[in-house]
Amino acid sequence: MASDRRSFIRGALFLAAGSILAGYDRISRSEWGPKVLNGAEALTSRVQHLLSPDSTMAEEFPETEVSKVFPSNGTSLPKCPRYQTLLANGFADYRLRIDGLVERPAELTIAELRALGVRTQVTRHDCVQGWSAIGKWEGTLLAELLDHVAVSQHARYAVFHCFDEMKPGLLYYESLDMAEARHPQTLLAYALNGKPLPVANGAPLRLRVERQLGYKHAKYLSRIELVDSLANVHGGHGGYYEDTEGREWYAGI
Ligand SMILES: Nc1nc2c(c(=O)[nH]1)N[C@H]1C(S)=C(S)[C@@H](COP(=O)(O)O)O[C@H]1N2
Ligand SMILES: [Mo]
Repeated sequence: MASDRRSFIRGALFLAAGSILAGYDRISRSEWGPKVLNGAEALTSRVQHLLSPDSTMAEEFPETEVSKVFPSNGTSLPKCPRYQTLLANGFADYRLRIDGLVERPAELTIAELRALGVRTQVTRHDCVQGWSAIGKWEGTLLAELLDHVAVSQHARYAVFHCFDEMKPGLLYYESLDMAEARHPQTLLAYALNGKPLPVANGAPLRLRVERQLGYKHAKYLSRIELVDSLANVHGGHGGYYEDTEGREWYAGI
């Protein structure tokens, strides 16, 4: 009896979620303003979290499934002098900065990140522009870094700042909530298919957030900033494509 009621409630929730998601689709294709999109987006994110609990894992593949070529999309070589100088020196001087709502802001080398723990995963990358590829990623769990710097309990989002300029003065950026940031497949990756991360794929360090679409996987990371709101991050929608093209912030696959 109780379990009947539970499955009925689950069914009803699923149907409600479906119509909300379908509604979101219509809204995002219509000419409604960003305000409507914002509300719908928050709802979509909440519903998706209900449907896919935070423990859901993205599919992992055997190494034999790795794609022969892993394409590059978006920026393939940041032009700014800061990046060019690091590249010229084989990234020996690279440090990832992590600050904002953390107790111990830090600047870490790739070796220091490695010392926090290394994880390997073979996953499929899906880009909204219509291609997919399977790659073997090696990196450090973002969760390990967050523990290392002691994130404040007021932090709600991790914002990823990149080296590459998309428009004059506007560098690529993305963000995750704390559940996604601490997910057991969310990596700061420094190797692809057994080799140091190629420049075209985000060297020396990029994000992997395997349950979401390609544009969430920020390449060329320079800094991670912990914040309590996305309102003051550029356009307020939490990412370059979210702000400039109205793409969804929670880009669940
Ligand atoms: N810094 C930065 N990160 C980025 C992009 C970008 O242009 N700059 N493009 C995004 C998009 S749309 C995709 S599909 C993936 C592409 O990753 P790849 O070049 O390794 O295939 O990176 C994402 N992260
Ligand atoms: Mo993409």
